[in-house]
Amino acid sequence: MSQQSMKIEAARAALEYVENGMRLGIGSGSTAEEFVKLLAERVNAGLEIIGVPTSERTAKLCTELGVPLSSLDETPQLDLTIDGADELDANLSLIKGGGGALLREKIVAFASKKMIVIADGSKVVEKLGAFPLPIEVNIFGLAATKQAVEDAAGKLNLTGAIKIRENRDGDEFKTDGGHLILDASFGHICDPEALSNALHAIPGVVEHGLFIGLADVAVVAQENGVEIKT
Ligand code: ABF
Repeated sequence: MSQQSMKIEAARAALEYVENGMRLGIGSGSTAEEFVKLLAERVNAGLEIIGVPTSERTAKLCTELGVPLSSLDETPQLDLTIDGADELDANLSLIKGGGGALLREKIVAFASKKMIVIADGSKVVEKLGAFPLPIEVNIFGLAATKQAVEDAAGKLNLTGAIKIRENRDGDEFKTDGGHLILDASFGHICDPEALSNALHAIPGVVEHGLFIGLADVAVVAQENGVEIKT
């Protein structure tokens, strides 16, 4: 099975958790986009849900395909969020933000009673950190914030390049919220919670891509079928 087919199978299996009347957080990224396409088919066949998108890109796709949307201001409590991930471990701790939508993804997941992660098997890891950790930062004081991130990580024996994310044109990548992203290649993160706390203590850090204690279920598509992890 191709990676693309696995993404579709994970999305299809997650759709089983969606019930009529749900207020649904809708993730970002290519796996989440497969979910949106399948969700739209169900909506067009009569399923009634209201979605809250985690990015402008997801909002656009939902609108194009006829998935009704609300905002978190109009609908502050959600029943379920379904979203992708860059990495997930056995505790269902995640690295997210490779697509740059981590802040809205975390706000939406936090506002949800339940979060389901959808992924192909390549995202499952023993320890988080092979994927560079995205850290969303305010533009103001960028150099000082980058230095503070390096120092905080160093205290946890985490070293490695920290790069300011650029888009294809070589300009600084800006998130939907107008912030920048630092991609931190720390390697294996032995204590994600300690790193999370250390990063949250830095004023210029808006949010980071470690999602700890947010995911309730992972729907992972492997070559030989879909596995449900709780
Ligand atoms: C979002 O999309 C992100 O948090 C994560 O960075 C990315 C995963 O993308 P894909 O499904 O394309 O691998 O879920």
